Amino acid sequence: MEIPTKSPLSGNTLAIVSNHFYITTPIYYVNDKPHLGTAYTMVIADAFARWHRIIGDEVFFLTGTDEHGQKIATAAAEKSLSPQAWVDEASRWFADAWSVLNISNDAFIRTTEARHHESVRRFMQAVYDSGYIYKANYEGWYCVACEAYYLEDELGEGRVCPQHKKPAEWMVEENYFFALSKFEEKLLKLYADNPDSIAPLSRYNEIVSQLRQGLMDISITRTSIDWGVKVPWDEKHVFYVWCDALVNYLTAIGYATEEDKVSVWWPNVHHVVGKDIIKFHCIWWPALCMAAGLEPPGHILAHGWLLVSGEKMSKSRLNQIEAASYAERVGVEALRYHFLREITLGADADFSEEGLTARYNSDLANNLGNLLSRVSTLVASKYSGTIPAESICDQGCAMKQSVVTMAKEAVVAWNNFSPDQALLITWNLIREANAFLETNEPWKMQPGDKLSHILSDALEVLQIVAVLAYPAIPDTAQEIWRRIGMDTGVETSLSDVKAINAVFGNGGEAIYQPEAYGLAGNTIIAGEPLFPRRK
Ligand code: ME8
Repeated sequence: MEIPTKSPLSGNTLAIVSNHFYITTPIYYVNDKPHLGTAYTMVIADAFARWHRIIGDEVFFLTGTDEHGQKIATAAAEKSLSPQAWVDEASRWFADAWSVLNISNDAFIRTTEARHHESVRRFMQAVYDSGYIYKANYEGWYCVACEAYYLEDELGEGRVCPQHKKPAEWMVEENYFFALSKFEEKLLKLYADNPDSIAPLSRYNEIVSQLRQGLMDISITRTSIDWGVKVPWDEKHVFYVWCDALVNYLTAIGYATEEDKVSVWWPNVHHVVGKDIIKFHCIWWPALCMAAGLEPPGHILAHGWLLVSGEKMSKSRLNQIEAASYAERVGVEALRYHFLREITLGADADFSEEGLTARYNSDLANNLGNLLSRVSTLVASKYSGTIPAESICDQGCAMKQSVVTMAKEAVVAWNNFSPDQALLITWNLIREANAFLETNEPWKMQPGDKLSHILSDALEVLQIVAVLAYPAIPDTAQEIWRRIGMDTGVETSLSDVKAINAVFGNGGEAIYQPEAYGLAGNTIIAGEPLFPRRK
């Protein structure tokens, strides 16, 4: 596979050739309100979607809800509601929570939509027609919360599910099976040829080692429930919820409705998932795609778990923190920033409000807040609020060199799906700019070449920071953009390659051409502190 050629910002080691960027999250079971764990997935995917929009890619960002299966039918019955009435209500909780978290998804799919039923039936019929599906009896231990069978030795004492700590049930069913075992070699070859297709490397290794241990065929239909998509060749059966759910990624790009659109987005997709569901995404899903005559998905990004005192936060435990009301209380931007800056993608992380507040105070209130307020105050007091034209840059200006280097490193980090690194570097840039002001003490200077030069440098840093921080804290980035007198949207202002080139530079020089920025002559807008300090 090839390195992309499109963007001067490249540095991307991934095999994404086109400038179409398709990113997905898991679709969530609607058995309870979204908690911070699911919000974490959403914020990661949102940041990447926003980054790719800002560098000019055409983005399709998909999320949604997984509304079939035993678990949902049981949740509805407990509330004395029909499954449909229940999912209509519960699905809205997710859409509403994501809007509170400022998630910029382009589409929200629900598996109960007619187009999705059509898509699953068509997809699975293709798998059936290619001879990979057969009928047999299935007996085994089944965890309803996982919607998955377990081997006896995978269960804990009392035959409890290792994930949900609830007893598994013995199930006997006549099922259709998918011949997953026939895909062992194909999948091993796929991953040998595409080592970047699963990130991080630890998950890649885990999947390869599972493949080497051998695959068993999987049961893909149920007769015990009817809340699902009917099997087209035998309508007594409904599809097992995972086969139904995975196909959402194709439904949303027109698999059953606008087939010519599918190849625009497929297979260059980025599936952001929690590490709990990589088997389904890295083994089942590519095998099913191949069996249906499609390319397997291009990239699976597995993040770790959000923990509370060392335990996974989850719907089936009492440790969950409801996402939307919590975000409203601690601040959406603070929460988004904390998730992305604090947690290395792939690692588990204990979530605590003390950690969030500490980051908020040091990074947002102090570093970023200080830089903006210092620069704004200086422009207001020394130049009556109008940004002065920049004088010619002296050779060897230390801050300018490091700005170029750091901005490029942050770009590479975003391109390489490393938000914590991108933000670490961006905040180093902010620290550097604050230190630069402290060293030069512009507040003691009179207007003139030196002062205008220093202020222009600091303003340029703010402008670059607005772009680099935008995926994490979009509203704040836009507010900085506005306060330095830009009347465009921070997101759209960079969406052509020429503009990106001008800001981040190819050789580094273009970064300081004032006309590329259009800052000189802008009026600085005064305002409240971006992030008041917290106790
Ligand atoms: O698995 N930390 O849905 P689900 C981090 N419907 N992420 C967490 C988390 C935690 N503590 N808890 C949940 C399903 N998540 C299926 C998916 S996709 C075709 C079908 C996130 O509601 C994480 O992304 O159980 C995990 O993979 C997902 O929620 C599981 O959500």
